[in-house]
Amino acid sequence: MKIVYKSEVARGQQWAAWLAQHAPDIRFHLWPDTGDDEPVDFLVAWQPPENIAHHFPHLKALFSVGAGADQFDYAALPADLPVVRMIEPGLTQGMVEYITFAVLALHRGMPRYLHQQQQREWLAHACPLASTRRIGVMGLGELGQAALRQLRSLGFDCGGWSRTPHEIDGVACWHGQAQLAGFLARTDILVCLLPLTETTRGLLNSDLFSQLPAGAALVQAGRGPQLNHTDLLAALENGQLQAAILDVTDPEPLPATHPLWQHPGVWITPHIASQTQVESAASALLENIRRWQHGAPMHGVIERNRGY
Ligand code: NDP
Ligand code: OXD
Repeated sequence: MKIVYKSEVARGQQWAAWLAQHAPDIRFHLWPDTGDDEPVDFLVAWQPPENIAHHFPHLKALFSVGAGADQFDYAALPADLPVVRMIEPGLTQGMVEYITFAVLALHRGMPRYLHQQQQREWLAHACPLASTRRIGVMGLGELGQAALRQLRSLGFDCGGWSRTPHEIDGVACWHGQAQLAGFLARTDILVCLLPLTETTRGLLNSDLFSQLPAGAALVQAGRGPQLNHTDLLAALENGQLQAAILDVTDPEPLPATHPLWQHPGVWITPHIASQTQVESAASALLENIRRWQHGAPMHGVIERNRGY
Protein backbone atom coordinates (compact mmCIF):
# COMPACT_ATOMS: atom_id res chain seq x y z
CA MET A 1 0.00 0.00 0.00
CA LYS A 2 1.49 3.32 -1.03
CA ILE A 3 0.39 6.85 -0.06
CA VAL A 4 1.70 10.17 -1.38
CA TYR A 5 1.18 13.31 0.72
CA LYS A 6 1.22 16.72 -0.97
CA SER A 7 0.76 19.57 1.50
CA GLU A 8 2.85 21.31 4.16
CA VAL A 9 6.14 19.43 4.40
CA ALA A 10 6.67 19.80 8.16
CA ARG A 11 3.23 18.38 8.86
CA GLY A 12 3.80 15.67 6.26
CA GLN A 13 6.87 14.54 8.18
CA GLN A 14 4.70 14.19 11.28
CA TRP A 15 2.15 12.14 9.33
CA ALA A 16 5.01 9.95 8.08
CA ALA A 17 6.32 9.38 11.61
CA TRP A 18 2.87 8.51 12.96
CA LEU A 19 2.10 6.07 10.14
CA ALA A 20 5.55 4.45 10.35
CA GLN A 21 4.77 3.65 13.97
CA HIS A 22 1.13 2.58 13.59
CA ALA A 23 1.00 1.10 10.08
CA PRO A 24 4.44 -0.20 9.03
CA ASP A 25 2.85 -1.95 6.03
CA ILE A 26 2.11 1.46 4.45
CA ARG A 27 4.74 3.27 2.40
CA PHE A 28 4.28 7.02 2.81
CA HIS A 29 6.04 9.57 0.57
CA LEU A 30 6.14 13.35 0.57
CA TRP A 31 5.51 14.80 -2.88
CA PRO A 32 7.38 15.14 -5.26
CA ASP A 33 8.93 11.88 -3.99
CA THR A 34 6.69 8.99 -5.05
CA GLY A 35 9.02 6.15 -4.12
CA ASP A 36 9.68 3.10 -6.27
CA ASP A 37 7.93 2.10 -9.51
CA GLU A 38 4.98 0.55 -7.69
CA PRO A 39 1.76 2.50 -8.32
CA VAL A 40 0.49 5.05 -5.79
CA ASP A 41 -2.78 3.95 -4.16
CA PHE A 42 -3.84 7.07 -2.25
CA LEU A 43 -3.08 10.78 -2.49
CA VAL A 44 -3.50 13.02 0.58
CA ALA A 45 -3.48 16.67 -0.51
CA TRP A 46 -4.98 20.13 -0.28
CA GLN A 47 -4.34 20.45 -4.02
CA PRO A 48 -3.32 17.55 -6.27
CA PRO A 49 -0.65 18.11 -8.92
CA GLU A 50 -1.91 19.06 -12.37
CA ASN A 51 -2.81 16.10 -14.52
CA ILE A 52 -3.43 13.79 -11.59
CA ALA A 53 -4.30 10.83 -13.85
CA HIS A 54 -0.88 11.07 -15.49
CA HIS A 55 0.99 11.09 -12.17
CA PHE A 56 -1.22 8.54 -10.41
CA PRO A 57 -2.92 6.29 -12.99
CA HIS A 58 -3.93 3.67 -10.38
CA LEU A 59 -5.18 5.99 -7.64
CA LYS A 60 -7.91 4.49 -5.42
CA ALA A 61 -8.93 7.73 -3.68
CA LEU A 62 -7.98 11.37 -3.14
CA PHE A 63 -8.09 12.50 0.51
CA SER A 64 -8.43 16.18 1.39
CA VAL A 65 -6.22 17.24 4.30
CA GLY A 66 -9.10 19.49 5.38
CA ALA A 67 -12.79 19.16 6.22
CA GLY A 68 -13.68 21.06 3.07
CA ALA A 69 -13.16 19.57 -0.38
CA ASP A 70 -14.41 22.55 -2.41
CA GLN A 71 -10.82 23.50 -3.32
CA PHE A 72 -10.58 20.70 -5.87
CA ASP A 73 -11.24 21.27 -9.57
CA TYR A 74 -13.55 18.31 -10.02
CA ALA A 75 -13.54 18.65 -13.81
CA ALA A 76 -9.81 17.87 -13.71
CA LEU A 77 -10.26 14.74 -11.59
CA PRO A 78 -11.18 11.33 -13.00
CA ALA A 79 -14.97 11.10 -12.80
CA ASP A 80 -14.94 7.85 -10.82
CA LEU A 81 -12.17 8.81 -8.36
CA PRO A 82 -13.52 8.85 -4.79
CA VAL A 83 -12.76 12.17 -3.07
CA VAL A 84 -12.77 12.00 0.72
CA ARG A 85 -12.95 14.96 3.11
CA MET A 86 -11.35 14.96 6.54
CA ILE A 87 -13.49 13.93 9.49
CA GLU A 88 -11.39 13.68 12.61
CA PRO A 89 -11.97 14.55 16.27
CA GLY A 90 -9.14 17.10 16.55
CA LEU A 91 -10.51 19.21 13.71
CA THR A 92 -14.01 18.98 15.16
CA GLN A 93 -12.86 19.98 18.65
CA GLY A 94 -10.97 22.99 17.24
CA MET A 95 -14.13 24.20 15.53
CA VAL A 96 -16.20 23.66 18.68
CA GLU A 97 -13.73 25.85 20.56
CA TYR A 98 -13.79 28.60 17.91
CA ILE A 99 -17.58 28.68 17.62
CA THR A 100 -17.94 28.73 21.40
CA PHE A 101 -15.47 31.63 21.63
CA ALA A 102 -17.23 33.56 18.86
CA VAL A 103 -20.78 33.00 20.12
CA LEU A 104 -19.82 33.93 23.68
CA ALA A 105 -17.99 37.04 22.46
CA LEU A 106 -21.04 38.18 20.49
CA HIS A 107 -23.46 37.17 23.23
CA ARG A 108 -21.54 39.31 25.73
CA GLY A 109 -21.12 42.23 23.29
CA MET A 110 -17.31 42.02 23.24
CA PRO A 111 -16.72 43.82 19.92
CA ARG A 112 -18.56 46.84 21.38
CA TYR A 113 -16.62 46.66 24.66
CA LEU A 114 -13.29 46.40 22.83
CA HIS A 115 -14.21 49.48 20.81
CA GLN A 116 -15.23 51.27 24.01
CA GLN A 117 -11.91 50.35 25.63
CA GLN A 118 -10.06 51.83 22.67
CA GLN A 119 -12.07 55.06 23.31
CA ARG A 120 -11.43 54.79 27.11
CA GLU A 121 -15.18 54.74 27.55
CA TRP A 122 -16.74 53.10 30.66
CA LEU A 123 -20.32 52.22 29.68
CA ALA A 124 -22.31 49.14 30.67
CA HIS A 125 -25.00 47.53 28.50
CA ALA A 126 -27.68 45.05 29.51
CA CYS A 127 -26.92 41.42 28.69
CA PRO A 128 -29.57 38.68 28.65
CA LEU A 129 -28.69 35.20 29.84
CA ALA A 130 -27.78 32.49 27.34
CA SER A 131 -31.17 30.82 27.77
CA THR A 132 -32.84 33.77 26.04
CA ARG A 133 -30.21 34.10 23.26
CA ARG A 134 -31.25 32.25 20.12
CA ILE A 135 -28.34 30.70 18.24
CA GLY A 136 -28.92 29.43 14.69
CA VAL A 137 -26.33 27.16 13.08
CA MET A 138 -26.41 26.78 9.30
CA GLY A 139 -25.03 23.32 8.51
CA LEU A 140 -25.86 20.35 10.72
CA GLY A 141 -22.96 18.14 9.67
CA GLU A 142 -19.95 16.97 11.66
CA LEU A 143 -18.97 20.45 12.77
CA GLY A 144 -22.37 22.10 13.14
CA GLN A 145 -23.75 19.35 15.35
CA ALA A 146 -20.62 19.25 17.53
CA ALA A 147 -20.77 23.04 18.00
CA LEU A 148 -24.45 22.84 18.91
CA ARG A 149 -23.79 20.22 21.59
CA GLN A 150 -21.36 22.62 23.28
CA LEU A 151 -23.65 25.65 22.87
CA ARG A 152 -26.56 23.70 24.34
CA SER A 153 -24.46 22.77 27.35
CA LEU A 154 -23.92 26.50 27.95
CA GLY A 155 -27.68 26.98 28.03
CA PHE A 156 -28.24 28.77 24.70
CA ASP A 157 -31.55 28.44 22.87
CA CYS A 158 -30.32 26.42 19.89
CA GLY A 159 -31.62 25.99 16.36
CA GLY A 160 -30.14 24.62 13.16
CA TRP A 161 -30.73 24.57 9.42
CA SER A 162 -29.65 21.97 6.89
CA ARG A 163 -30.49 20.72 3.41
CA THR A 164 -32.33 17.61 4.56
CA PRO A 165 -34.37 17.03 7.75
CA HIS A 166 -32.60 16.31 11.04
CA GLU A 167 -33.77 15.56 14.56
CA ILE A 168 -31.31 16.67 17.23
CA ASP A 169 -32.03 16.49 20.92
CA GLY A 170 -32.59 20.00 22.30
CA VAL A 171 -32.14 21.73 18.93
CA ALA A 172 -35.02 23.10 16.87
CA CYS A 173 -34.33 22.01 13.29
CA TRP A 174 -35.30 23.54 9.96
CA HIS A 175 -34.32 22.41 6.48
CA GLY A 176 -34.39 23.50 2.87
CA GLN A 177 -35.06 26.85 1.22
CA ALA A 178 -38.73 26.75 2.19
CA GLN A 179 -37.90 26.72 5.93
CA LEU A 180 -34.99 29.16 5.83
CA ALA A 181 -37.13 32.22 6.67
CA GLY A 182 -38.57 30.57 9.80
CA PHE A 183 -35.10 29.62 10.99
CA LEU A 184 -33.70 33.12 10.39
CA ALA A 185 -36.64 34.89 12.07
CA ARG A 186 -35.73 33.28 15.43
CA THR A 187 -31.94 33.64 15.17
CA ASP A 188 -30.06 36.29 17.19
CA ILE A 189 -26.58 34.91 16.48
CA LEU A 190 -26.20 33.20 13.11
CA VAL A 191 -23.33 30.72 12.70
CA CYS A 192 -22.40 29.55 9.20
CA LEU A 193 -20.79 26.11 8.99
CA LEU A 194 -21.90 25.26 5.48
CA PRO A 195 -19.75 23.74 2.74
CA LEU A 196 -19.19 25.87 -0.35
CA THR A 197 -21.46 24.67 -3.15
CA GLU A 198 -23.25 26.37 -6.01
CA THR A 199 -26.27 26.72 -3.67
CA THR A 200 -24.42 28.20 -0.70
CA ARG A 201 -22.23 30.59 -2.73
CA GLY A 202 -23.38 34.15 -1.92
CA LEU A 203 -26.08 32.91 0.47
CA LEU A 204 -25.08 35.35 3.25
CA ASN A 205 -26.41 38.50 1.57
CA SER A 206 -28.75 41.45 2.17
CA ASP A 207 -31.85 39.40 1.54
CA LEU A 208 -30.83 36.86 4.18
CA PHE A 209 -29.70 39.50 6.69
CA SER A 210 -33.05 41.30 6.34
CA GLN A 211 -34.82 38.15 7.57
CA LEU A 212 -32.89 38.11 10.87
CA PRO A 213 -34.15 40.08 13.88
CA ALA A 214 -32.71 43.63 13.79
CA GLY A 215 -29.39 43.81 15.65
CA ALA A 216 -28.48 40.15 15.06
CA ALA A 217 -24.85 39.01 14.79
CA LEU A 218 -22.94 36.70 12.46
CA VAL A 219 -20.19 34.10 12.83
CA GLN A 220 -18.81 33.02 9.46
CA ALA A 221 -16.55 29.97 9.63
CA GLY A 222 -17.67 28.20 6.44
CA ARG A 223 -16.09 29.49 3.25
CA GLY A 224 -15.39 33.07 2.11
CA PRO A 225 -17.46 33.11 -1.11
CA GLN A 226 -20.63 32.39 0.88
CA LEU A 227 -20.59 35.95 2.25
CA ASN A 228 -21.25 39.14 0.28
CA HIS A 229 -18.89 41.65 1.92
CA THR A 230 -20.66 44.70 0.53
CA ASP A 231 -23.99 43.48 1.89
CA LEU A 232 -22.39 42.74 5.25
CA LEU A 233 -20.99 46.27 5.52
CA ALA A 234 -24.39 47.73 4.58
CA ALA A 235 -26.17 45.59 7.19
CA LEU A 236 -23.65 46.69 9.85
CA GLU A 237 -24.10 50.34 8.87
CA ASN A 238 -27.90 50.27 8.99
CA GLY A 239 -28.00 48.29 12.25
CA GLN A 240 -29.59 45.18 10.80
CA LEU A 241 -26.46 43.44 12.03
CA GLN A 242 -24.66 44.54 15.18
CA ALA A 243 -21.42 42.62 14.81
CA ALA A 244 -19.69 39.87 12.86
CA ILE A 245 -16.81 37.50 13.52
CA LEU A 246 -15.29 36.25 10.28
CA ASP A 247 -12.76 33.44 9.97
CA VAL A 248 -13.04 33.15 6.20
CA THR A 249 -13.17 35.85 3.53
CA ASP A 250 -13.05 36.14 -0.24
CA PRO A 251 -10.31 36.60 -1.21
CA GLU A 252 -7.96 35.23 1.40
CA PRO A 253 -5.99 37.03 2.64
CA LEU A 254 -8.45 39.92 2.83
CA PRO A 255 -6.70 42.89 1.11
CA ALA A 256 -5.18 45.34 3.61
CA THR A 257 -7.31 48.18 2.22
CA HIS A 258 -10.61 46.37 2.70
CA PRO A 259 -13.06 48.38 4.89
CA LEU A 260 -13.99 45.29 6.91
CA TRP A 261 -10.59 45.46 8.64
CA GLN A 262 -11.46 48.84 10.16
CA HIS A 263 -15.07 48.25 11.11
CA PRO A 264 -15.50 48.37 14.91
CA GLY A 265 -18.21 45.71 14.76
CA VAL A 266 -16.06 43.20 12.90
CA TRP A 267 -13.45 40.80 14.20
CA ILE A 268 -11.41 38.92 11.61
CA THR A 269 -9.26 35.83 12.06
CA PRO A 270 -7.11 34.41 9.23
CA HIS A 271 -8.88 31.10 8.53
CA ILE A 272 -7.71 29.50 11.76
CA ALA A 273 -11.04 28.40 13.22
CA SER A 274 -9.91 24.82 13.07
CA GLN A 275 -7.01 22.86 11.72
CA THR A 276 -6.41 19.19 11.06
CA GLN A 277 -4.50 17.70 14.00
CA VAL A 278 -1.77 15.39 12.76
CA GLU A 279 -2.23 12.37 15.05
CA SER A 280 -6.01 12.18 14.98
CA ALA A 281 -6.04 12.93 11.23
CA ALA A 282 -3.47 10.24 10.42
CA SER A 283 -5.49 7.84 12.55
CA ALA A 284 -8.69 8.77 10.66
CA LEU A 285 -6.88 8.28 7.34
CA LEU A 286 -5.64 4.88 8.44
CA GLU A 287 -9.13 3.86 9.56
CA ASN A 288 -10.48 4.78 6.11
CA ILE A 289 -7.72 2.88 4.32
CA ARG A 290 -8.39 -0.20 6.44
CA ARG A 291 -12.09 0.15 5.61
CA TRP A 292 -11.23 0.34 1.91
CA GLN A 293 -9.03 -2.78 2.25
CA HIS A 294 -11.97 -4.64 3.81
CA GLY A 295 -14.45 -3.42 1.21
CA ALA A 296 -16.31 -1.23 3.73
CA PRO A 297 -17.51 2.29 2.83
CA MET A 298 -15.06 5.06 3.78
CA HIS A 299 -16.15 7.97 6.01
CA GLY A 300 -16.52 11.38 4.36
CA VAL A 301 -16.76 10.48 0.68
CA ILE A 302 -17.89 13.54 -1.28
CA GLU A 303 -21.12 13.13 -3.21
CA ARG A 304 -20.16 15.03 -6.31
CA ASN A 305 -23.73 15.59 -7.51
CA ARG A 306 -24.70 17.49 -4.32
CA GLY A 307 -21.31 19.26 -4.07
CA TYR A 308 -20.21 18.21 -0.54
P1 NDP B 1 -20.62 18.24 6.56
O1 NDP B 1 -20.60 17.79 5.15
O2 NDP B 1 -20.54 17.21 7.62
O3 NDP B 1 -21.96 19.06 6.82
C1 NDP B 1 -22.46 19.97 5.91
C2 NDP B 1 -23.81 20.46 6.40
O4 NDP B 1 -24.24 21.53 5.55
C3 NDP B 1 -24.89 19.38 6.34
O5 NDP B 1 -25.72 19.46 7.47
C4 NDP B 1 -25.66 19.75 5.09
O6 NDP B 1 -27.03 19.38 5.11
C5 NDP B 1 -25.56 21.26 5.12
N1 NDP B 1 -25.79 21.83 3.80
C6 NDP B 1 -25.09 21.65 2.66
N2 NDP B 1 -25.64 22.32 1.64
C7 NDP B 1 -26.73 22.93 2.15
C8 NDP B 1 -27.73 23.77 1.59
N3 NDP B 1 -27.73 24.09 0.31
N4 NDP B 1 -28.70 24.20 2.41
C9 NDP B 1 -28.75 23.86 3.71
N5 NDP B 1 -27.82 23.07 4.30
C10 NDP B 1 -26.83 22.61 3.53
O7 NDP B 1 -19.47 19.31 6.71
P2 NDP B 1 -18.62 19.69 8.03
O8 NDP B 1 -19.56 19.96 9.13
O9 NDP B 1 -17.55 18.69 8.25
O10 NDP B 1 -17.89 21.03 7.52
C11 NDP B 1 -18.66 22.14 7.12
C12 NDP B 1 -17.76 23.18 6.48
O11 NDP B 1 -17.02 23.88 7.45
C13 NDP B 1 -16.70 22.68 5.51
O12 NDP B 1 -17.24 22.31 4.27
C14 NDP B 1 -15.80 23.90 5.41
O13 NDP B 1 -16.30 24.77 4.42
C15 NDP B 1 -15.96 24.56 6.78
N6 NDP B 1 -14.73 24.45 7.57
C16 NDP B 1 -14.07 25.60 7.93
C17 NDP B 1 -12.93 25.54 8.68
C18 NDP B 1 -12.25 26.77 9.14
O14 NDP B 1 -11.16 26.70 9.72
N7 NDP B 1 -12.85 27.94 8.95
C19 NDP B 1 -12.34 24.26 9.11
C20 NDP B 1 -13.12 23.13 8.69
C21 NDP B 1 -14.26 23.23 7.95
P3 NDP B 1 -27.48 17.83 5.23
O15 NDP B 1 -27.16 17.43 6.66
O16 NDP B 1 -28.93 17.88 4.98
O17 NDP B 1 -26.68 17.06 4.22
C1 OXD C 1 -10.73 22.83 6.34
C2 OXD C 1 -10.26 24.18 6.60
O1 OXD C 1 -11.56 22.64 5.44
O2 OXD C 1 -9.24 24.34 7.29
O3 OXD C 1 -10.29 21.90 7.04
O4 OXD C 1 -10.90 25.14 6.17
